[in-house]
Parts: sequence; C-alpha cells; structure tokens
Amino acid sequence: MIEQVLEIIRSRDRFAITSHIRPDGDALGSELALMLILQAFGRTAVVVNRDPVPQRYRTLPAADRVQVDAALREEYGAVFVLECGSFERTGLQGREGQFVVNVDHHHSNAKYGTLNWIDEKACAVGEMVYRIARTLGVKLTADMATNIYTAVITDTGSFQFESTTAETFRMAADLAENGADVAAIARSVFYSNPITKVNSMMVMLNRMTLDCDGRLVWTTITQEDMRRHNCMEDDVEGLLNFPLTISGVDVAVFFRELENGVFRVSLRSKNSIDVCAIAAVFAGGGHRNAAGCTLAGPFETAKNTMLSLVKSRMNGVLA
Ligand SMILES: [Mn+2]
Repeated sequence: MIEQVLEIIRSRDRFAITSHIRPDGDALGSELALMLILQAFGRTAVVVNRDPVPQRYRTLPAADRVQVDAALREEYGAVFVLECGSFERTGLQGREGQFVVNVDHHHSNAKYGTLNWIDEKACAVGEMVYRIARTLGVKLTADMATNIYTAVITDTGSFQFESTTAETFRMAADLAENGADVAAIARSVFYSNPITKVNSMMVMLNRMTLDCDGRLVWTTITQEDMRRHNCMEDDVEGLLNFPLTISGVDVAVFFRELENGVFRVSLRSKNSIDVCAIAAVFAGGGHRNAAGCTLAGPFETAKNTMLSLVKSRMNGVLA
C-alpha cells in the first residue's frame, strides 16, 4: 500500500495535508513532518486544519505554518488525510473533486479515501510518515525528526503501550540520531500543562468512582465545572490515563459533558478488554485499549447505558 502512496507523491504536486478536529500529537507531528518531507522532495505542500494548534504543540517545527480554515479552497494534486477515522472528522468542507489519500492506523477507519493506506500495527501515523521519508529517500532533518518523535511518544504513551515494538525503538534511535531532542520534546509536551488542566484533573479525581470490585473506574466533568475553572477543551485531553494507573483497574471511563448536553465518552483499558468494540456500539472508534464515542444525555442515562455494556464485556472476558 505504501508503494501506491509513494507513486502519488512521485507523480503529482500541490499537496494539502489535514487531520482530525482538535488535533493531538500524532495528528500534528505527522502532518508537519509530511509537509516538510514533501517539500524536501521538491513538492509544494500545505497543512490545512479546522482547529488551531494547541498551545503545547506550538513549539513543533513549522507549527506556525498551519493554515486554519474550515474548507479546502482549491483543487489539490492530492489531499492527505492523516490519523483520521472519517473525512467528516476533519471538520473541512470542500472534499468534492479531491483525490484523497487516507493514511491511518485505526482499526475503525472508514476507508473513505480514493487511496487508503491503513496499518493497524503502526504505533502512530508518525511511524507511517517516517516510512514514507525513508522509502522516498528524503534525508531526515532535525525538524522532521522532532515532529515524528512527538507523534510517536504521544501515541505510544512514551513507549509504554502494546503498539511499541523493537521496530519502534529502532525508529526512535534513528530520529534521535537525526536531531530529535528527546528531553526538550518531553518538556514541551508533558511538562508544560496550564494550571487549568491540573484544575480539571482535580475535579475529575474528586468525581471518581470505583466499581466492579475495583476493576472499573469512571468519572465525569460537566460544563459547569469547566466554566468554574476556566477550562478549555484541550485541558480535559488525556486526563483519563491517571485513573487507569490505579492497581487492579482494568477499564477507565470518562464522561465529559459537551455544550449541547451530549456526553463525550472516553474509554481506556489495560488488558485484553477491547474498548474499541464497546465504542463502536455507539458509532465511535479508536484502538483496542483507547477509544471514544458520543452518547446523548441526560447524564444518568448515558452513564447507565455505557457502564452496563462495559460491565457485561468485562464479565465476558472473565468467563
Ligand atoms: Mn494516532
């Protein structure tokens, strides 16, 4: 599949690159690295995102070149959509007539592209972008390496998730050798939290409930909480990883109230419980150990619906 993607890069020009709304480290790191790789290969390339770059990723090389727009406003040689389960999740208008190259590592990807390169084994889309650079023969610069390394550490939980393989470390070594400053990247990604994020963490921990003899933990944050602590959307990203650190907990569930009274539900698991399959029941998706979906309120209804399904899946795994 990578061969067909390389063929598009070799035979076309004028590329746009995009990813999902509220981009994370893998989305941004992959987009910026691919832009720099295509440019080094002599192509014109732009990154167009519906949402601005979150504060913690503004230090990424070339992050200042991200164009924030709600639409693709010209016809491109091809539009790369990275790490995005469906075209709708880009939040962009203007897909009509575009040649879409869908590059992703999510099992739940809807294969909406003109060309689809889905590698569920890749630890991050950043790894797939790395392979593009290596097979195209583009020399890795420090800026490319920094972006790819950021994609990889954010998506592997700093090399802790099961997606991390010997190959991941070989790539990481290559990235460090080519100028990725691992300590500086960790500082800007993991040690630069705004106080509002830590405040939202306090609320989340206060609301935490243990269930199923300590195997399940769930918690919630309301719109009222977010207003009281001046929290932004970005401040509630990744919070759930902390409750998952509790010994004996297999599954963590986080209900976040959105402005329209709907609940965004994040699911994490530590073992063989497939939370992606649970999210898929509610038209969501993700990975086996990290997934999400959206449920209608009120809160009690959303909570009961989700937790009863989670518990039945957990019992299924035990049986
Ligand atoms: Mn990813």
